[in-house]
Amino acid sequence: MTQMQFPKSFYWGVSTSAYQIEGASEEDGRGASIWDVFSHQPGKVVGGDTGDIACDSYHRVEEDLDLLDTLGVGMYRFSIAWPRIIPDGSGEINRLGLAYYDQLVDGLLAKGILPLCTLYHWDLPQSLQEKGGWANRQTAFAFEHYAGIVFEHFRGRIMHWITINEPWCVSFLSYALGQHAPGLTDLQAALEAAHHTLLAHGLGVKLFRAMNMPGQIGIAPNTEWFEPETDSIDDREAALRRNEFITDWFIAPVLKGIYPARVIEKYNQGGYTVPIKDGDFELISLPIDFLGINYYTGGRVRSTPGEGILELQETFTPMDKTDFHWNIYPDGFYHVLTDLKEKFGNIPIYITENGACFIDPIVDGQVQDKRRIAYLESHLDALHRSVQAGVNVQGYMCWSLMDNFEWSFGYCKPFGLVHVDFQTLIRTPKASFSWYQRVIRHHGLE
Ligand code: GCO
Repeated sequence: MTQMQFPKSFYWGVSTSAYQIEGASEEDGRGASIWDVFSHQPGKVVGGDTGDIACDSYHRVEEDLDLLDTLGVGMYRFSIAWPRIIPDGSGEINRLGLAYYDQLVDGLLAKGILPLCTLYHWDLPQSLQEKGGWANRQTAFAFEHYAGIVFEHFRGRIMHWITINEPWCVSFLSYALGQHAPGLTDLQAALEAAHHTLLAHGLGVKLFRAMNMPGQIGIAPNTEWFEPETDSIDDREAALRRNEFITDWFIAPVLKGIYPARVIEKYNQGGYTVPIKDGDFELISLPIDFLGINYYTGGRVRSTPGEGILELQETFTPMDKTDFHWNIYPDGFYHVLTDLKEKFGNIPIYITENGACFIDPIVDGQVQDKRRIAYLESHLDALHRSVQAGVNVQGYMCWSLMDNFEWSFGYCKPFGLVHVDFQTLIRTPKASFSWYQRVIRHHGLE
């Protein structure tokens, strides 16, 4: 790999989320979330795993802060668990929940690490799910209330905020494909959930400005990149639809105040509608300070009339895969970023997630995760090319600091720079941890 230098002002960091690492699911007044309920249902998570204990970060804050310090990151992306702060979603505030994040945030600041806080990373209070969850418009207003409490409490301490993580997963994966909590298979409900997560985002931004909060706010949508299988017009259209289905569906409303035409047309043809009310787009498209980009994979598609609502099929792509069976496609990362710039202008971008699942054994206290290092190098190379092409990238957060609860795959799909033994909870930095230390120290690859 050739030398590559990022600007000295570039932020290097790592990402985690509350339910995936904290554990302590019933402690200090935390309410139940949809993931507690879902993961305890037989058959929903591989191996019957749950986040009850996870990495036990709730009790190991100091140890995890030391790992971040040793790694040398300038920024740490984590999420706040809504049911720790408001156990029933919209009622009483739980001070002990706030105290946990005080310890984390103050610990980060004491070490000179900037907190990048996600308000919602999928752990909806279960009591809100019982009223329809994200398919209920009121959930967006409950989110606004929760956001206001957290903003005020951390005013001036947290300067970088993300409203919603991966709204595509919150809605389509969870309400139409049934793979994540609450596990529904109802496309109309998914379209409603998708719209309401965007509405929640807009209400959060509006409140942030109204409260004169210092700092910056954005959203972190999923992105993927798909190429057409052939050069035919139909395949090219299918690839555009595939990209709009995941990526543009959430970015176009925020940055342009519209849903992508090709995909909404297919939904409408299928008899599905988006519950847009007057004024929604004004809220959803309020100016944000940065866009968070989560990128892992992509592939190829061909047009397949009659196949599902979108009339396309993903095709076999002879690319190397991670141990999650996702294509390793660094050029897709470059395309996502340059395409965004072309379509939506040069908004500041933080890469809020990028990383890979590889299963490597721990041998004599070491994990030689060479394939993870190769994945990360190739993606940093693509990122660097996009910066050279003028994309306004401000920082890069690797997913993830440590192996953790990988949602419906439980603990069998590790993404960490640090190995976690889920029996003993012992943390062991992998070879990729030392590699990333050097990247951070040298602002890139030497
Ligand atoms: C995501 C999730 C992470 C996952 C990671 C790997 O935002 O998809 O934020 O929680 O663990 O993406 O699948």
